[in-house]
Amino acid sequence: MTDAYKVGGMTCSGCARSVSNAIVKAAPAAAVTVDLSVGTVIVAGGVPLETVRTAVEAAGFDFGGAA
Ligand SMILES: [Cu+2]
Repeated sequence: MTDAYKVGGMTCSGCARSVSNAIVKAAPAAAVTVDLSVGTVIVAGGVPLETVRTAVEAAGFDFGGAA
C-alpha cells in the first residue's frame, strides 16, 4: 500500500533525506521515496496521513496533502 503526498520546500537531496528520515522515524515500517522534480513523497507501508503530516511539518517542510 502506497500513498503519495505533495511536500513543498524540498530543493535538494539533503531535503529529500530530511523528509524521508523524519517519516521513517515516525513510522519505522515505512518505505519512503522522494521525487524532487515534482515535490512528491511516496510512502509505502500504510502510514496514516496525519503521521506523515506531523513528521513533514516537524522537519520544516510544507505538507500539501495527497498528491
Ligand atoms: Cu535541501
